[in-house]
Amino acid sequence: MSPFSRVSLAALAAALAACGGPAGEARKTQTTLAAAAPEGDAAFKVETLAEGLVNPWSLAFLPDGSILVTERDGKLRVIRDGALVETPVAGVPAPYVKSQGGLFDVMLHPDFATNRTIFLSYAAGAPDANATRVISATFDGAALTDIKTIFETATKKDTPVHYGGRLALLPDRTLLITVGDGFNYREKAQDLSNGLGKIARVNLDGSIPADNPFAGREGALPEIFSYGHRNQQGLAVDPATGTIFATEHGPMGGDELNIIEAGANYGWPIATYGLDYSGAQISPFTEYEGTKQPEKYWVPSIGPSGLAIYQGDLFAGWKGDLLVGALAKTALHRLDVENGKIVGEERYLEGERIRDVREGPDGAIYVTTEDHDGAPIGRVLRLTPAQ
Ligand SMILES: [Ca+2]
Repeated sequence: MSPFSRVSLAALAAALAACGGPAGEARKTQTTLAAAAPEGDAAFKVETLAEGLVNPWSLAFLPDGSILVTERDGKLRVIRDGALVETPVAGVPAPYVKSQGGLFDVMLHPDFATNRTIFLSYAAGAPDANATRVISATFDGAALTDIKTIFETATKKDTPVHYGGRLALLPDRTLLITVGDGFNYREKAQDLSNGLGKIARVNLDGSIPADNPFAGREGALPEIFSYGHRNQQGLAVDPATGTIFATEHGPMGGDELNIIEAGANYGWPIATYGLDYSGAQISPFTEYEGTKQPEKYWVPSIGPSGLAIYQGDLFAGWKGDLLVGALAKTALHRLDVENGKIVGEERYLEGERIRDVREGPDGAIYVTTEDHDGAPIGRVLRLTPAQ
């Protein structure tokens, strides 16, 4: 048995706590940080667009002004005319709902205005064999039809955690999909014949682009775009530059913001700034030849979730800045980016467990918030400048 394989249930519980479970340590640190940045929330006027949601995981903005919201327990909801439509969208396939598993991301097809196609990612399968899956479907305003599986992780796992599940569209109209390491299989993040711990790239019909970095390499999965990942919960592409950013949960410490490049190795678990939940060293290396360093890392962990690159004018001076939700150290982070470099970091909405952050077509910032224990108190908030 490799030193990386089976972990105890206690370690798994600790992992979940670090991802935002009801851990005493996270709560304590949160209090300290809240005291350190009392002025943050003054930047925002906060409107609640929807509440009573179960772990609202992601948002997508429709051309008619309504908003799609996923709930991790498997429902796709619509906010229309400023109110949550009571009946969930019909026809959503039932995900595998357990622990971190469930319905994840929602994204519109770039031609949605004419083809009404959306993409959903979710945990699919059974306790002993589940995987991250992506479907396309036609949305008529109330129901999904014409459902097609366009991606499923090549490797099944028997853990209900570390799915990745974020989607992002590249300028060439290919789709990036984050896939986590499944927690018990971290060494597989370095194995190109295995689907875990990767970012995959597929065409919108599910076929594999011929120019993927490992296409044609014997023993490698052709869908792999990058590897050496742990659990990437944020993914965004800068429309101005095409730069791909991803946030990734480290173990105890070592959460990362990475710039993703085709074929690159992001190091996990050879190189990490984090420790195992037992306090033991996972690797003696924080840097390792042939692996890419993060642009930024957080020790202790913040539990980075959804990621957006602000492009609007509503928040003066924020264009190009990165907005990072935080689950464990509950807050919204803004990374101030100047000339491609991170030059500062601010925290807002202290105490809110942020699952996703998006910029709306109106330039406002939209976040989803959730509880630690799956209670239906999740909300969708719209943030505009206080002045
Ligand atoms: Ca890394």
